[in-house]
Amino acid sequence: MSDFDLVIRNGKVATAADVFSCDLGIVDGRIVAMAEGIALGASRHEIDAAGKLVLPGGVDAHCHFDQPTGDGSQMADDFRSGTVSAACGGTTTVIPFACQVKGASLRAAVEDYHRRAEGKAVIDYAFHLIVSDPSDQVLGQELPALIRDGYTSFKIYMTYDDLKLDDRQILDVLALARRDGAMAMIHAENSDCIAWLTEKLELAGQTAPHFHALSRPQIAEREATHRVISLAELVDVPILIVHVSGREAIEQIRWAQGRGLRVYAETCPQYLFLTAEDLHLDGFEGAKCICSPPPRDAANQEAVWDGLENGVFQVFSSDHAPFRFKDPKGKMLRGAEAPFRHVPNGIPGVETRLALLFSEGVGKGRITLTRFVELTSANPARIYGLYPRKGTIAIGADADLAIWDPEREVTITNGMLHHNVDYTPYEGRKVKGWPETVISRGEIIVEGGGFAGGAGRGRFLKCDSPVPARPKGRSEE
Ligand code: DUC
Ligand code: ZN
Ligand code: ZN
Repeated sequence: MSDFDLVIRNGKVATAADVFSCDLGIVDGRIVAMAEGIALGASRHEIDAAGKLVLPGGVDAHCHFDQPTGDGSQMADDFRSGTVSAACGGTTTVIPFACQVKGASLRAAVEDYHRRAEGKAVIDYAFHLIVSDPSDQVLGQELPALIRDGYTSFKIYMTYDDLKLDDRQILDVLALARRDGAMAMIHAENSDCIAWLTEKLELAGQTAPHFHALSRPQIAEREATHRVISLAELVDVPILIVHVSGREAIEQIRWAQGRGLRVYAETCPQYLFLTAEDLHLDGFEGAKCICSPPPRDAANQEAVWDGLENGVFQVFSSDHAPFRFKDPKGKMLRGAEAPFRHVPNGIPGVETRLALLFSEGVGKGRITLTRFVELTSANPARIYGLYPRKGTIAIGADADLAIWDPEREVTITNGMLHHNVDYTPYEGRKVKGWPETVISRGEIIVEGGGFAGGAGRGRFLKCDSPVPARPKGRSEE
């Protein structure tokens, strides 16, 4: 009888802490041995990872699959295509959003979202909640019960009429996060500034896609970032600001961190690899890159790189929000000349997230390999209560692994990707480094550039109350 189900030999293992050479032994989907040389023949299945990196599978803590939208648009990826695409890019855990509709039950949104995921997801998944209506019922019963049930993070919006909360409501939900040990994620943009600017632009006939960026300037992001930091300080609760786009918001976050506040931050590939110029493409093409906050400019890209290197950011997510371009349910919902206000927000990127950051970050010497693992896998797992089951390579951890070829050169094209979107904003971009084999709970699910796993094999993950969500002075670790 074999000692192991699978042995991975000769690879260079990287975690958020160290890079070292060792073999890994896997039984029942978990890592049970890490040794300099596991005896030959000890396993039924072997992978020779010589010359390759063995990384914890990516944890993409911000992506949207099959999320109901309310405006007639439809996300292109359901849990099957979305998670296949994630897996093919080296990600083995995703955390999309169960979104409450204003006036409706949050629990019902979660139940609906489970129906969308079950039998379709091919990698493991947890849910964040989106709280759009903190009614007495939600604050008094539904949200505390959901947090106890393993949904220990929620997003709130400071913009979008159908989602946004006012300051008083934000204080209420932050106080609940503090009491019940949940991580609050914030979309920080000033709604009134955006509405005011949008109206002015529309009156002047300035409605082409690139005016989207002008309608959502950094001032609007900076103001909301500062405001929510102040609200969180008042309540004494950690928060995480999602999809931070550039210098102005970064300065607020740095300032807060310098004051000793537990303010965490996430950024995404679009703020490193796109600029507002990408919304300026001919005709309606710029709509492909409409997302919020919008991409900024080259100087802001550098500020985001600095923040990734110097520790302002803890998390690097895709914010995969997939809408097809040539599609009446996608970017062309209101036609091929629609004012930017009516274009669904979001860009795809769940499959390209890791390769882009690895190539330009690790490959160009901007961040270390351990920092790469921290930003893309370990920290999101820690911050959302999944660590050390996910996010690391350790005895007892799930055998979720990306065997990474650091030398492989790839030109990204939409044709090679596995999402259901008809474009990638990164078309033609060259990267060095790509996942060769991807393993989820000990099962090889990606091989030779294609998905090789079972249909619907992903499992729902209940999240622990995250240690980083503990208020100052209450931390026992
Ligand atoms: N916020 C997101 O988090 N994703 C897509 C669009 C948005 O505004
Ligand atoms: Zn958002
Ligand atoms: Zn998002």
